[in-house]
Amino acid sequence: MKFFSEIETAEQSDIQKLQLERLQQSIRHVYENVPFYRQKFEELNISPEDIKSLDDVTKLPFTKKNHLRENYPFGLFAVPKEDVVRIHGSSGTSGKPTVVGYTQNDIDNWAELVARAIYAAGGTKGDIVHNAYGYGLFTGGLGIHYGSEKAGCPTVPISGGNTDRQITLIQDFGAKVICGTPSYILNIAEKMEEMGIDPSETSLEYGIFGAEPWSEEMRETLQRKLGIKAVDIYGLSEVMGPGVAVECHEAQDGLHIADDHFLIEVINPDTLEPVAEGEDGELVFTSLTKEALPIIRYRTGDIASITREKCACGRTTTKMTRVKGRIDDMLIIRGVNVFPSEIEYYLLQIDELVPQYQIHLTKKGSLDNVELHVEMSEEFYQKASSQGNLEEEIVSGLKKKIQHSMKTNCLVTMDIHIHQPKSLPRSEGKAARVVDRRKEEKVAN
Ligand code: DLL
Repeated sequence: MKFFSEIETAEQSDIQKLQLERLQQSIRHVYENVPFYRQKFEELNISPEDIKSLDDVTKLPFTKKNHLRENYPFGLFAVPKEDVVRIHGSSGTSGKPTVVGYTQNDIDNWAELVARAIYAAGGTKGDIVHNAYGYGLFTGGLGIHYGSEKAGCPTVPISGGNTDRQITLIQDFGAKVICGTPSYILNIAEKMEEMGIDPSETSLEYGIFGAEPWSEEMRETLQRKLGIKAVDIYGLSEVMGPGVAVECHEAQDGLHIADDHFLIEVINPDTLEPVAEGEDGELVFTSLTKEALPIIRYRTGDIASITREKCACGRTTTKMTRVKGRIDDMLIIRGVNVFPSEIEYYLLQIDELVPQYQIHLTKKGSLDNVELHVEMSEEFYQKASSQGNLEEEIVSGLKKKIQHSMKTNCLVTMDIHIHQPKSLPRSEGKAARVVDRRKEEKVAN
């Protein structure tokens, strides 16, 4: 079986009909059960009857992360606590976590979407799934877990960390599908190499990677090292978790959005107006089936574009490009806008480096300063250090090469710091690529 669900290949017009029915139902649900939304609707002088077409969604108010925080913990729940069977949350970096809840139907729908994702990635019933997403409040571990079981896959709930053990179990159990953040999976591959195991020789065939921005170059690196096909999976706890959208292994060209459960909009984050199809903007989702925490026009902060062209795999769903970055991750360095994933893209083209990096932002006087910390490959290190007193010159040549690439491609001059092999911190979940020290320094001054 190629598709997990028939709806994935349904006519767009049928999907839109279903979307409208579900949208109207969801709007009634929040209006009747969530005081926050009822008040917002009343302020805008709209009622559920005003939603007559999908385009009418633009009449509705936006929801933002701080609305969840302000209603901490359960203020936006639309069902009594007895009907909630699961709670997740995201800690963020400051303040209170955002809390999300699921009814049994919500969990079943979520599992269905993740099962679709496993099929889209190339997996099928009976394939062993090695799930290295973290289990806990984070939606990655349990979200993939239930979907993998629903797809009929023996599921290894290994979670993140304890990398040596992960490697032993991949080898002993013969997993075919591996799931985790791209940065952690790279960490596993590197560890295999260190142990003298060729990562491309394992039983793994497919990877389902997401939860953090990653580049096309990173995909190529992971595919080459592990001898697999890797697809991108997108999701966020406020909207559901992993499975909101996933790529197919056939095209590997954009992520299929689960249109029957979410209505997508792409807006200009400054004007809040819709942008044209194919144009980058902020992704905004309205849930169509969620019971415990229905969400209206959630501003994700994620930047991507969408297309409604039919995909080579046969799915008819709306597709989004990979997430370029988050609005708040966009670095504005001396007036130039750069996403960390663009820096990654160009860095990974430099053969002398491994795909590990950190971007440190500091202030030099009143100007923003970027330090790019990168790591040389073992081979380059060996070669350079065997050259005796030429070593310094060789490393400084590499520094110039990186600086030139960043200046030409990202239009920013960066201070390059080249580190020895295996010296930058490795991730076990979402990688911390950007360390912004600009504010701390302001406070300290
Ligand atoms: O990261 C859910 C998830 C788990 C997705 C496992 C995929 C796999 P949160 O912790 O709430 O949920 O973080 C959501 O992570 O708004 C994006 O900024 C980012 N993100 C998620 N998937 C991708 C992706 C999970 N494929 C936030 N590419 C989102 C880029 C991603 N960024």
